[in-house]
Amino acid sequence: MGAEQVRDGFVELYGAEPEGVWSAPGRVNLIGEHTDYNDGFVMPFALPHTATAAVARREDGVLRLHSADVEGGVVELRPADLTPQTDGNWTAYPAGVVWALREAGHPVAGADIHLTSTVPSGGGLSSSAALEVVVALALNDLYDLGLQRWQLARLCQRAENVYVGAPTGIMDQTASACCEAGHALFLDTRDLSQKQIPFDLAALGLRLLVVDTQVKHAHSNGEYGKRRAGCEKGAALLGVDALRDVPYTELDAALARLGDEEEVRRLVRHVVTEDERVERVVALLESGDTRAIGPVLTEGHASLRDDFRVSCPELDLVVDTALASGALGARMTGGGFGGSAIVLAEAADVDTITKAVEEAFAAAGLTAPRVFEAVPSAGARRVS
Ligand code: GAF
Repeated sequence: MGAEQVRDGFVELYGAEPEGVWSAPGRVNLIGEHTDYNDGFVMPFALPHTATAAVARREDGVLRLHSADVEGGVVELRPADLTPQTDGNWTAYPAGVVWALREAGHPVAGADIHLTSTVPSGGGLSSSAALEVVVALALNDLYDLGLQRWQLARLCQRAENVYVGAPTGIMDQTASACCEAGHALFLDTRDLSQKQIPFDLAALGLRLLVVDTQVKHAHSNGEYGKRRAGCEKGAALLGVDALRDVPYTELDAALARLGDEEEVRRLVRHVVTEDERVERVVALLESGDTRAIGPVLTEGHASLRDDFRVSCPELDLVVDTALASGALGARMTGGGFGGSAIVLAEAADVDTITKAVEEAFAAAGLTAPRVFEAVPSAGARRVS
């Protein structure tokens, strides 16, 4: 849905023009999974799929929310009464942002918001972060709050952690707020320092496919939190602030010190090797050796499957089938337990790989996956 349609939808609902229309994208993470809550490295890029919101301020202490994608009418709330973890619906994301802004002392009195999203929900492509960031950016502009992109990302993370109640890291919100078209974002999640890495696959005759397995994931269901707690336990046992502080060159010694903590050892091994993989991918891209990142992506998948244990049979099927059909590399992307995988391939092999994955799903009696090409796109912006 384009900006004009969202604007028209707002006028129809609220009987007045919005003050503007904003959009914020979903993301794919190229490499660096489950590293963000360990103060480590990530490398996402923005998808062309976005959440789009038409917004107008209200000064009367009322927040009205409406989504074109969800059954039901306008939801009316009072910003002053918002209370964390009392809302299990989609409205918790935009309301959580209003809550986080107000809690940080920003004078957001109220708003009328009408939104829609093309980011597949539950696909591991950051549909929630897109919703949060589009609302944060709109309110930042309209209330002239002067917050920078990374500050908006932090507030959106707080909305998700505290208001929604999902213990996620900072990657998705930063990706949605800060990515640039034609680039992947090399992000140090400890201090949020960033580097835009040119990532124009089409110019090299390459493609990156997203395969949404249609297996729905949910981060608040406990498994994500368990991995996070396990990583924190590992850091505590090793006497470091975060697993980011365990040098790759000292990994074996660190693992030996974990004694019979087998599960913690697997988590630590994933996080420390994954940070090293991000740095390797950055070095390869910067030296122009883009095809060579394929095997590094595949190594990352094996680590998430065997050590971190967040893959699932459908994601493994995508990866195995794509590799057997000529892909340069493949891995699950995002939190896991379902959602999407990415496949790096020569442009000429895309049809063969897509067909092979579709046939493998059909042969296994699974719901057909949704396959599309991911083009690194722009981050959040005002569109009208
Ligand atoms: C989810 C979370 F929201 C991110 O913060 C990150 O931890 C990711 O899973 C795993 O890398 O998308």
